[in-house]
Amino acid sequence: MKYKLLSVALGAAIGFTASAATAGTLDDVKKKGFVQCGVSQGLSGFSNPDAKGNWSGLDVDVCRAVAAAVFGDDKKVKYTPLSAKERFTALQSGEIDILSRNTTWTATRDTALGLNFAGVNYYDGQGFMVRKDLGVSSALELNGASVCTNTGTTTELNVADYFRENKMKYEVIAFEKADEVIQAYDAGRCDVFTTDASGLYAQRLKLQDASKHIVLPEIISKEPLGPVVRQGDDQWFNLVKWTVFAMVNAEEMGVTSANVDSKKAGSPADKRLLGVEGNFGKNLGVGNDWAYNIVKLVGNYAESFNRNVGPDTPLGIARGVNALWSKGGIQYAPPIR
Ligand SMILES: N[C@@H](CCC(=O)N[C@@H](CS)C(=O)NCC(=O)O)C(=O)O
Repeated sequence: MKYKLLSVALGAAIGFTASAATAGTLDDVKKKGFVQCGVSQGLSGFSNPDAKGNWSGLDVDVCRAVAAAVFGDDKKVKYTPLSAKERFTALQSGEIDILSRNTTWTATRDTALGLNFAGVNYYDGQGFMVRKDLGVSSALELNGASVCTNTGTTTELNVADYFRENKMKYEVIAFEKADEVIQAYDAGRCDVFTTDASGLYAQRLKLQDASKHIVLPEIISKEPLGPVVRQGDDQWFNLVKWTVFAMVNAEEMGVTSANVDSKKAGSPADKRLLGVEGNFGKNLGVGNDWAYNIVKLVGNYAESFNRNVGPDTPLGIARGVNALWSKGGIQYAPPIR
């Protein structure tokens, strides 16, 4: 660990983007006994602490699932709340093992930042919210608007593109913390609140009177959100990647936290997923019951989606594009064989 930090410090000192790209995260994690997971500073449904400091959400479930795969215990996770601006440095420096925090997979982040995206646990896109009394029904009517947003996000970049492309003027008011953004918008300091649509669903819960606001119909970008690891550690990358795939495969196969025990005697594919046949866990550096533990302790992708952000939660998000490929969406996982 000391070496990693030193190499990052040296890298920063001589002016290149250093990555603490050392192999062995899985061994480090096993040794220390927990997964250090970078999350948001509180985004309902995705990564949010309760009054007792217990974290939950769709992104938190990825951390729990990785811990379930490694330790057979989804509680062996420690959480580091990070702003958008801080998140990549925390991962590069080795302060966290995984970043699982509504983070968009982009070319720059996946290459120049020395990071690897391990999958997509939520396909999203950027939207706009305005006060109804602004009298606007399309984002194309926002010429001259002031726009509240977060620093260090794709959101900022997309706004710049969108307004330029449509020859509209705008003024950005950016904050580091998500709550500062929503509070400023709610206080009337800007006309528009823009972020990923998931963030609009989550943050509208914090408005004094949500019925006074509308979400405009335009979705102006692609925001594939997923967990991120450092480059240079294929073993850890594989584990996080296949953890996400296991949850999607379990949904597709109808394997749930409720029936996972009986499914051990199910189809050949069920047996492979649940470690009754094959060495799929061993090949990842963990026990063959890795996916059994994920599904038993965290659930399949549908269970996680519905529990955290689905129609019966305060966010009330439909599966939409996040439905399985076999049900009209684009969630698709390669097979375990
Ligand atoms: N997906 C975008 C935006 C992510 C982002 O950080 N959005 C803000 C606004 S919703 C946020 O989640 N903030 C939560 C926080 O800072 O705790 C990205 O990766 O750049």
